[in-house]
Amino acid sequence: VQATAAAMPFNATKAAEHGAAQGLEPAIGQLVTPPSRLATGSTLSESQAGAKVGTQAPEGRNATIAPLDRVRVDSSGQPLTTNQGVRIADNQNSLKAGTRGPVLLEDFVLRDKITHFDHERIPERIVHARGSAAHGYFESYEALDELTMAAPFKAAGKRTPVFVRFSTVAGERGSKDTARDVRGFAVKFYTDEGNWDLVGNNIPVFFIQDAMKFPDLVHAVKPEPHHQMPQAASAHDTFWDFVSLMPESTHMLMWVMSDRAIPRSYATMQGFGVHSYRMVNAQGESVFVKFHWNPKFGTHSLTWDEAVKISGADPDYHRRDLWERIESGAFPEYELGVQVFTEEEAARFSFDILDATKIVPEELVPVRPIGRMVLDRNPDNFFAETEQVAFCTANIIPGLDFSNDPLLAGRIHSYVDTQISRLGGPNFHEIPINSPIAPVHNNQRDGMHRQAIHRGRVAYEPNSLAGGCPFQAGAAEQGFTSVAARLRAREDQAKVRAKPELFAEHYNQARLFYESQTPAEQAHIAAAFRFELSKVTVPAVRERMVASLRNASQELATRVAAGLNMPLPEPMPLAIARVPKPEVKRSLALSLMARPGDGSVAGRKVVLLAADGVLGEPLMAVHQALFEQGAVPRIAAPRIGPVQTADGVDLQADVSLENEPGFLFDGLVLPDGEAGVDMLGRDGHAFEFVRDQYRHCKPILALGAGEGLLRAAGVSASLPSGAADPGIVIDKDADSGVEAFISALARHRHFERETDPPRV
Ligand code: HDE
Repeated sequence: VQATAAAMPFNATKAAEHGAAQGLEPAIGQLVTPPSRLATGSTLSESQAGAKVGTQAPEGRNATIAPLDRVRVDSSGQPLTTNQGVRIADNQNSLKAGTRGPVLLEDFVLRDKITHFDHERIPERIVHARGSAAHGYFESYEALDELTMAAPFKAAGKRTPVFVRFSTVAGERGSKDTARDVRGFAVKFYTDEGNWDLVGNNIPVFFIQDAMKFPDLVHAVKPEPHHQMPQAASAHDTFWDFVSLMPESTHMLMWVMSDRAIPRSYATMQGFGVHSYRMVNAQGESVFVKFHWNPKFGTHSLTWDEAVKISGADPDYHRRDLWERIESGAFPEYELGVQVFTEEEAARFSFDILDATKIVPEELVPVRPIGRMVLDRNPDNFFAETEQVAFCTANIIPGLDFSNDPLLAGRIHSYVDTQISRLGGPNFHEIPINSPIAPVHNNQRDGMHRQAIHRGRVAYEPNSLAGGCPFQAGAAEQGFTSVAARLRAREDQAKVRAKPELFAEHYNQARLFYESQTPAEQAHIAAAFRFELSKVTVPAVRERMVASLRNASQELATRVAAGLNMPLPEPMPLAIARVPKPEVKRSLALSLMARPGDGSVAGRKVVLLAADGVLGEPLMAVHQALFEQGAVPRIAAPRIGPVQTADGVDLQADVSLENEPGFLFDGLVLPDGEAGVDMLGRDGHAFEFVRDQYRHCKPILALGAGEGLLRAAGVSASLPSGAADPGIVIDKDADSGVEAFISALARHRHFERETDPPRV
């Protein structure tokens, strides 16, 4: 390898890029397409693709692979060099005047290394700093010509590559994944007509109606400025002070206090575009749309106690889950749906479709499925891709357009603006993960870190010296044209700082959300308000919040007040004189239980307890059955490594009781074998496994003697009602329980056992 490397120039593609070696030199005025997967064994691209992690998808299937190839670096078989390509002979010692003498200023090897290191960090995102991302593709179900001419929807089966970043909002870059928070759900479509970014959240509404309030909201929720606490949490005075003074946030608060704000995984949460957008067809006709992403694996969440514990044991819980699902082939998948409605229909709704604190209930406008998205490839490098990706609501393509939502307008400005400082100048669209697959030609020039080398002397338009190029595209060439939307009333044409009247209605949909939940979900919302407000130290803030909640739900307000040991305050006065009558009073689609998913257990993690003296055979049979169903079984014992089974079966513990606590798993299996069960019964960790699984309403399978561990941990196999707990499967003969356990696992949680306070 050394010999070959020495014979080759360091950057073997360099010549090809200039065209000298490959005859790729572009003629003046000709379109330049980036060389894809150069046949010339490149050192800049992977020389050993198979050895690299994160390439689950077959090469070439995802069209972003080839353009990124140009900048991939694989150092296998390569000598160490400085940034100037000079080979380094000693990477251990700085250059000194004698072994004990001073380090010399001329040591360019040391300075090259340290200087770069000193500048490795870039500012984190002002919000959504903590995130994880993956590559994949979007596939359209059908041609949507009647609705839109947007490139991804041009034909049935058409695939468009995507890069998706999920995030929390309030926490810093290194903060825990399982904070109670909104999750970002940002999708970049690399379409053949330019990049389209659908920058959404896992909750379909927002706290505020106007971008003017965004900095206030973010200042209120971030750690308090005097002592910089708490990290990644809304349970503190300034957040609740602000939202209790902003009744428009009540609907969003219902969602954020629900289990939606503690998803089990990125693969088991919905995504929403939030704002009303427009779809435009080739005739220039437009309709309003709301975008929905629905996960194939169903909507599943954590319980609060579980989320708190996970944040200590594995702050990377969601990042790890996303990575492992993709590496193992249990690809996260989401169906894209749109709610389509006309301007005339919108005018008749009891709410304003420009108000981002309102949904359009699915009973009013059904969701039409239009395609699916599969995430099948992990990034090669976190910084280059996940950290440097820049999403922007302004990135839309012909066939799509904005609505007049004032929150959206602020976003169209904000994203590029913040990225100019975060990514160090105006040329971040050239960073490989951000650059479109569609060719880019304009007269913008120069700026920090410019990569493109523009040819010729013309950088203006109109021009004759370059034959008028690059030229404006007419409708036939898919030039972007904004919808000539009409302003409705005459008074709308005056400049005002004001809101439409319906924006003053704050509670109808907060009530709709609460009343559409199952009893268990309602109990979780009440408990979340109780927890968060109990962390508020100023009693007046708690009172104001409960006073506001009374307008949404008398029942919820009463529960929260009782939970805070306070009398029920008077309801907050309403901002609207005549409250419009809502069209829908209950929407089953708003409950997480409405989407159990495909019924599979793919990607669910199950822990099988073991210790010396357990029976290996029944445990391995369960292991095998789980594995065949796509679940991820793990054997946990007091120590990692070999377990001495009573029946001589070879058993290896993947994890130990201390390094992967029980609450990290979706299900628990207790082993058979008296001696082994005895040993586990003397280990407090094993009881924690049983109690946490029980408290978090997860399924437990007890094989034979393993049932003793349930009793010893104080866990009952019957519900508070006296009926048998369907989430606890007792398999006395250790041979028949696995099927019942797998279907209990597919149900995810067994809330019928839940009590407040918990029994165990
Ligand atoms: Fe964002 N938001 N946002 N936001 N947002 C950012 O852009 C902003 C809002 C969302 O994975 C920032 O590059 C304003 C709603 C996601 O990189 C910033 C307003 C929704 C992400 C910004 C909103 C979102 C961001 C910070 C109110 C759901 C992460 C860094 C007018 C529909 C994208 C950056 C990623 C990130 C501004 C409200 C979603 C500061 C001004 C509503 C998923 O530009």
